Amino acid sequence: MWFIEDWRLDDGGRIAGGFGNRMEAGMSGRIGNTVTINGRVPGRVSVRAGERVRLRVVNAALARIASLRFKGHQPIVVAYDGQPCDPHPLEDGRLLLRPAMRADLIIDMTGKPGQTHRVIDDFYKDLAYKLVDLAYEAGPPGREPRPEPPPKLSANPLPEPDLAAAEHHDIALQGGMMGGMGMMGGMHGATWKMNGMAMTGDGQPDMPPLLTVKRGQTCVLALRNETAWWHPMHLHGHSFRLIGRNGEPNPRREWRDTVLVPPRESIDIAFVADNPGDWMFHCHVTDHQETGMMATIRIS
Ligand SMILES: [Cu+2]
Repeated sequence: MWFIEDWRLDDGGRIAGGFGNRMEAGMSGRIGNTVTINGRVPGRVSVRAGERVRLRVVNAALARIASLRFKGHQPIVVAYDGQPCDPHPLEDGRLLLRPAMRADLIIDMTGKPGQTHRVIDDFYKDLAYKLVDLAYEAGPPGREPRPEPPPKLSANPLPEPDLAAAEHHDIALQGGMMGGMGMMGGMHGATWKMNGMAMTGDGQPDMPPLLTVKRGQTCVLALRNETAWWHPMHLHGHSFRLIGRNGEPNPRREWRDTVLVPPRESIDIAFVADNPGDWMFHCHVTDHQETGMMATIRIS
């Protein structure tokens, strides 16, 4: 497993101050200058030619979005957010990994003994960097690479959304800084809003829910990002199917519990509200969540 974190360190290697910066919170959130895997700045990961590795990647950063490219390899995605999916190669050759996201990859180590292959992250324009090297051990391969594709994992028991009977809700993601032109929202101390509502800080339990849904009901949520920034939206208590992007159906319809909504784009998700209670629905960029992009969905 690769547990990816991102830290802002000062010259002495200490965690830099300046948390809760409003300007930063209105933009991308606090992004660090040091990325670690499993708590260490990684140099190399040792692999053996011919082996098939199942790798779970977790983005545990506050705000950093990663786009991982495995040079010389063709990873196959077999699960997102702990839910199996139809095995498929990386979209556009890269694993887009938003905060809170997990992905399970099968990687066939098709390189030769002694070779080194880079894994890079090139999400932020002009700020690509090497995350880690896959370093092949010298000596004979452990085995021949497997010709057969990885099998599909068996599905978890999740209730299937009944789209014909679904209720539809639009959720507009609003606010933030606009290319340095100031706040779009900005009132009442909130930087971000959903449908004009903003829960901030550690939350306000007496605030009315964003939505109230009857238990057992299928819900389709159309998430419309009206802002200039990326938002990884996370729903508690449920997994949902990602059914559409910008009005086009998503043929894979994979299950997730966090979905990245790019600037000015829209994402449709569907789930059965089978878990009663007040559930948080929020952006997983912590600075965005704490400054307004947070709400509850009540299932009763
Ligand atoms: Cu956000």
